Amino acid sequence: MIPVLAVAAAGAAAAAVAAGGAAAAAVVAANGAAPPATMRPAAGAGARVLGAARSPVTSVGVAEREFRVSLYRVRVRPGFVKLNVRNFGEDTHDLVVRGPHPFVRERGRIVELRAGRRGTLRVRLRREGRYAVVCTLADHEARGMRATLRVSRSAGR
Ligand SMILES: [Cu+2]
Repeated sequence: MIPVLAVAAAGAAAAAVAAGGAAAAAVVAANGAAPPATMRPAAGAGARVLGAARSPVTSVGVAEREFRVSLYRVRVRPGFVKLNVRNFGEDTHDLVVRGPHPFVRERGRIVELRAGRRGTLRVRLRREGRYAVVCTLADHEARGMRATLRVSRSAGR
């Protein structure tokens, strides 16, 4: 068993080198464990390999009401984020994710969520930074329906 593992590890390392990937990614693939922060490649192909290897989607609960947007989790790792939204208010609300700062680019939108309804919004937030989660109906954002979701590699789970 041990010789087989050693061969597999060497193979993974060779493949990573051949592909021009990061050596740290090969180490992680060989032992199958989460790496310490210092071993994680900062970006590029190695980072994508690691992202695929661990849970690729982070779920975040979102509650909307007049006039607040509440996030059950305010920091996530870069990658796919699934927003489970519920409208606890009496009015209709939408939900838009923009960013990262300065929030110009729209990442996803739930067009309309009537009172009591639930909705799901899947977005891919690859870049670290602050993203705005807002309701864009009428003057709701100005009245407080805005929250900040931080995307960080060091975010806790
Ligand atoms: Cu609203």
